[in-house]
Amino acid sequence: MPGASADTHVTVVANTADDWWIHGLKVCPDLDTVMYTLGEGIDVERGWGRSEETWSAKTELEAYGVEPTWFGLGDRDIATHLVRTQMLEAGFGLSQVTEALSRRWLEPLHGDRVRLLPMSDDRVETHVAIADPDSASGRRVVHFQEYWVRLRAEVPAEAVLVVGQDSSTPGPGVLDAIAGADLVVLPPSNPVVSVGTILGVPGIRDAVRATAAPVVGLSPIVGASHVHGMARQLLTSIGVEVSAAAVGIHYGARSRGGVLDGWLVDSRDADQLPRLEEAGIAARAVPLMMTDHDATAAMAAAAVALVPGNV
Ligand code: FO1
Ligand code: CA
Repeated sequence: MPGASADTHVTVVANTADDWWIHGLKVCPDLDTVMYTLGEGIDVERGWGRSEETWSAKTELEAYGVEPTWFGLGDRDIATHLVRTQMLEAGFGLSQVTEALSRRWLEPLHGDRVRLLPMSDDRVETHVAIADPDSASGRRVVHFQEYWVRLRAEVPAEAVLVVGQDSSTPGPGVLDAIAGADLVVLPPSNPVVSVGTILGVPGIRDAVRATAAPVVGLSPIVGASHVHGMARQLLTSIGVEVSAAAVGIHYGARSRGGVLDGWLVDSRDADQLPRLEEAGIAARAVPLMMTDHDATAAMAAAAVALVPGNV
């Protein structure tokens, strides 16, 4: 991992609310994106799926007229979903499946120093309510993938509904990892449908609030836009302004009932630091674009340096 010394142990808790069943297969985009990235099997350009991918199965499904055609599973990627689906159907939990898949992707490169955990083994799915003049209620609810991929998050999100979350429990190891960490990092991901859904699993937000480790977040908003685009509609749907400071303040200071001790914003958002300090959050402006490994390592180092702790 960039910036990690040989004896650093990293546990990644991944969002599973983007997951869905398609063509009879359980697909877990965020788990797979982390696994393929850290396992050096990701398509770097696309940011999801396998490198050197081919698309024969997708073309064949299209020839049968099978929907949805707007969501493509690559031939190499399909092997992951086949293994996962078979294991789930045999009765294994998602965390056990993830551990098995990680033996191929993470162990050879990182040994036991990198661990990937689903936020929950329970089925939790983000759905988005959008306006639909053709329906009696005036609205329609679509799965997050339909909102994100087919609609490209271009239509306003009236509400974000995380189905199954209230009755879900944290995955095995998640609460212990947070309680035992030397540093907890909230990544520069979507505050509504990635970090928000993880913190929303009953027990996880409280564990972050209670850990002895410093909790530092990195802003996903740089300037007036989201680094990965498309967050505007989702932030607006929860009434949060699209700015680095507003997202930090949305998470809130731990000293005032929130989850953050520190918040990193991009250098070009340095003018927002006073707002964050006023909200009780230690803040600093540093370059926040993950352009390459060195830039990412510098961001990690800045996160470690931000808040005093026993790291
Ligand atoms: N994103 C797309 O824009 N189009 C796709 O066809 C697509 C397929 C896909 C298959 C497997 C997978 O793990 C991810 C995939 N993604 C695709 C990415 C994914 O939908 C989203 O980017 C994430 O869910 C958002 O984190
Ligand atoms: Ca995601």
